Amino acid sequence: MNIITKISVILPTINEEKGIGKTIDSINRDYFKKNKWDLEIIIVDGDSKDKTQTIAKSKGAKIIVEKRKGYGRAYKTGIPKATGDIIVTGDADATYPFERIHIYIKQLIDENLDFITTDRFAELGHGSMSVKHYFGNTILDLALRILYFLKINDSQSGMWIFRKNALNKIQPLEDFSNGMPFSEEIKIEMFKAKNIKAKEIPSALYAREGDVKLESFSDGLKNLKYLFKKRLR
Ligand SMILES: Nc1nc2c(ncn2[C@@H]2O[C@H](COP(=O)(O)OP(=O)(O)O)[C@@H](O)[C@H]2O)c(=O)[nH]1
Ligand SMILES: [Mg+2]
Repeated sequence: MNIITKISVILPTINEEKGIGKTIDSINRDYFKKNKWDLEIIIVDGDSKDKTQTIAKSKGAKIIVEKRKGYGRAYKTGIPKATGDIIVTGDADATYPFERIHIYIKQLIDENLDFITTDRFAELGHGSMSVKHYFGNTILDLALRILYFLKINDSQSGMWIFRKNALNKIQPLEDFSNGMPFSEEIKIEMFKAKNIKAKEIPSALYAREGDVKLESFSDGLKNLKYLFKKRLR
């Protein structure tokens, strides 16, 4: 018997009117119903000036407004408000395969895992990652290997599937980065914790809808510095 029934999907958003609808619509709600999984969708919105909030609301999502800047800040505010036993994350720009999350959730349950991160490099869609991004990712993945002895193919993937109670076994959420390093930091914390079963699984990345919100070069560099700083802490 499957005792876990509530899933929270959390999406950070800032002016994602082009991608938010497609992202939410791609979730296989029929599968959720069939399995009696409750679905809660939350957007943590950085006060978008476009139709992001209206579209999300029309598709049944809860809106949390977080005006403080940052990708990590959005998750730090949104995650504690999620009521599900299992949390699924990802960008709201239609790049992540939300149509597969039911498969990933089932794998988490069947294999009794606590944390799954998805490897986008397994299936890179046409135009989904620029050469610059690809190169930056490779450096960050290497830094993770050297500094933390962690073999993760895709340290920057933003799609994770995890049990909310795993958060009790790692550093407090408020200690995480407010920026882009949040993504690799949650992997470091989950993979390094002794009593957490974490796994990286093959996934996919599609080309983006709407404009990118992060500065790839300066954010990448900040990210690398953060990895060193955290290691020396
Ligand atoms: N709430 C909030 N969301 C953000 C912020 N910065 C980025 N996002 C969202 O976080 C996700 C990742 O940003 P994105 O531009 O796709 O970065 P990339 O995938 O690394 O190129 C997207 O869904 C953005 O809308 C922010 O400061 N606040
Ligand atoms: Mg993105």
